[in-house]
Amino acid sequence: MPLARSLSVTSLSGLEEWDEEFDLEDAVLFEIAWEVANKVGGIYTVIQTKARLTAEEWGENYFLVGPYVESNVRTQVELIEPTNPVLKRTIDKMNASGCKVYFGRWLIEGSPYVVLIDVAFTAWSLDRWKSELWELCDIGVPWFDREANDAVLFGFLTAWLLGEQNKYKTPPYVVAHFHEWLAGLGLVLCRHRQLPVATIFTTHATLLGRYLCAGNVDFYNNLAEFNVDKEAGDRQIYHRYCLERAAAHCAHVFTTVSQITAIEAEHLLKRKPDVVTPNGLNVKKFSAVHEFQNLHAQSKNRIQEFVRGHFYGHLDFNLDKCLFLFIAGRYEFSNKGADLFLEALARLNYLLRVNHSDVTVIAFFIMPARTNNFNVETLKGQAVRKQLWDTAQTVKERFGKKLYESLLVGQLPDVSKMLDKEDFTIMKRAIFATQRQCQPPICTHNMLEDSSDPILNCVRRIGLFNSSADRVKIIFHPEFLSSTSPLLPMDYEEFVRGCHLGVFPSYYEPWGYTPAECTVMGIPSISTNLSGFGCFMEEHIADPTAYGIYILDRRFRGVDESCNQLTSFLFQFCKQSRRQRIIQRNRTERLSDLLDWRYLGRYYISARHMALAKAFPDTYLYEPHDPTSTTGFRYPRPASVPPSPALSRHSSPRHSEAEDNDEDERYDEDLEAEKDRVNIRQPYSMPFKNKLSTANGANGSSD
Ligand code: G6P
Ligand code: 1S3
Repeated sequence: MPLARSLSVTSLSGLEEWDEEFDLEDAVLFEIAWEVANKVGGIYTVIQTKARLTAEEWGENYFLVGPYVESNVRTQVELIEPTNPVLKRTIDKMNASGCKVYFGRWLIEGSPYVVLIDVAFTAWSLDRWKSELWELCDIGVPWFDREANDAVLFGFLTAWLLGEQNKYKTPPYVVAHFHEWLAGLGLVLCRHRQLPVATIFTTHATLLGRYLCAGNVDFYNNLAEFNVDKEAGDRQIYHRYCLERAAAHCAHVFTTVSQITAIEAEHLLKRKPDVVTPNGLNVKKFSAVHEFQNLHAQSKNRIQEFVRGHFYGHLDFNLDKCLFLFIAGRYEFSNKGADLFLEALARLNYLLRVNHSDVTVIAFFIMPARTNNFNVETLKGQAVRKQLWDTAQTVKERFGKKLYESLLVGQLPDVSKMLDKEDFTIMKRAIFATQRQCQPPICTHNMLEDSSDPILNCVRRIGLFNSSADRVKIIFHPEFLSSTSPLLPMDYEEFVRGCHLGVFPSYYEPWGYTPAECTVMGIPSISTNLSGFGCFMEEHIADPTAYGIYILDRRFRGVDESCNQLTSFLFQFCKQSRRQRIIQRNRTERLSDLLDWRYLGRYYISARHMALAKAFPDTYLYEPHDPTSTTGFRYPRPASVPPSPALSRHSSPRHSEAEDNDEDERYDEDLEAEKDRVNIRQPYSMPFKNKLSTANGANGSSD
């Protein structure tokens, strides 16, 4: 008899350890998504960051299934022979029948096995499968919808894989976890073919929700009122909507990433999710407690270098008093709240000006749009900066040589003769090169749709053109960051670390990885109570603002009021001293355990156990509970925040410069932090406890 494997999900911060007895020896897990080894958006992050924990739990019995994309495979996957004999037989059989299925190891943490299916290779079956789909459930997929066509191919191929695998019956218990509508058809087919597979469907957003929010609709107040079929039809996504809804209804277990999307799914997909599975991250721990602060300083220096070049000729502000704010993500102008952010920046600019603030804010917009490469003015800025640097080095060397020669003959140098005419000529030439007739550019690239671009049009309307008088400057980088960029050679993580505040005032955001990533790097952020992340943090932290988690109310306020609140958050942030920012970053980073998969992975585990128990009730038992609840402990207010700001040295915004620079005081805060860590060691009762049913003796755990 196989040994029962007991799971242990432990968080590093004292969040309660959770042991669960559940025998997985005889089970195998397939996790199926279009974003396996294929980065499109946030689902890639979910799967990639979770892989290590899931691989630890399932070992050799964990397989990710995704599409074969050659460019991705070349850089991310090591192709190997299938290790599992049953899977090898399955793949060989499919390949012998005209498919192209590959097996390999995805080169990420946890090195999970991947099964990659070349959907284009089987495109000859598309018409046949589409008509089968029509016969089966009256869903007609139009020829012009390429994504939906891929979804059909991927769905039939994954169902084929699972069906073939099941013929051999070893190991007997299969869990198939499908993510998002693009992978959902495989699930529908598994159920229709009555495969003995425990199925889970996770939606990371609803199609209709995303479309409705992008329009001019009061979405959250009308959730119950939408005529879903008509709305989907009006937007020409009825077939996609049907695929999504069918997957949600056919699944043994239906899950989504946040409470707010659970409500949305209940209304738009007409099924209440069984489990809410919040998204986690693979949190890196540094051996030195303040390493993340040092990394902030290093990355900030690199952003400052870029800014020196970008604003050449207009560097009339103090870079040491300059705050870097950013918004990043898929370019959905209003869904991601770029509209609100711009409006609030205009108001902030006014406030900083009338208050004669010496702070300058540079707001970066990192959202990919269609471009024709970097523009000349932006590249020139970096070239001019480099030239100034080279000139300074040349003069420094000449100066150093003269100084050296003077010392050699035992004389102190005559300072007035240290720089000669030639040095001055070189320097004057370099300074002349920094003259500029135009303002520093807003956009770093040549936009293909410049005149209709929503960010640029909004900037034109609010008139923030990077002029000297403006305290708020804007840089729009319409391409994801890369460490090989000639302009800003930093990858996203480095960039985030160097910024002061991430601003994500989304209207539609089922989870929102961007503020979560900020948190684990110790960078404060603004999110909203319409984002899964914002709601989750509100639920788990007594005073989120004290931890640098600003949550904007976009649910119960009008747009103008929300914009004022955002402006006020930004203005308060600008008034903080350096020391306050350091303390705030320490607190923010302390929340990272909460977002670690080592803690949040338990909801995925719960969903799998529930599915196994529903699909194989004779073998697995699942005790009823309310797994849609993600409530557990709450982080208390930081001990160092006194009830009234007037009593606080740390929290009140006014400090002298000397105090500002006294960075060592940040360690005081850490003593307080330790108290906080102890406080959160309160019992966290898992709402569920599963036990392998040994009643029929089939799979009991025994020695
Ligand atoms: C980190 C570094 C400090 C640096 C500070 C700057 O804490 O360890 O050496 O002074 O960042 O903070 P600021 O918020 O001004 O970028
Ligand atoms: C979705 O990606 P998005 O940016 O289109 O899935 C992500 C992962 O679950 C989620 O974080 C995000 O809110 C959704 O919107």
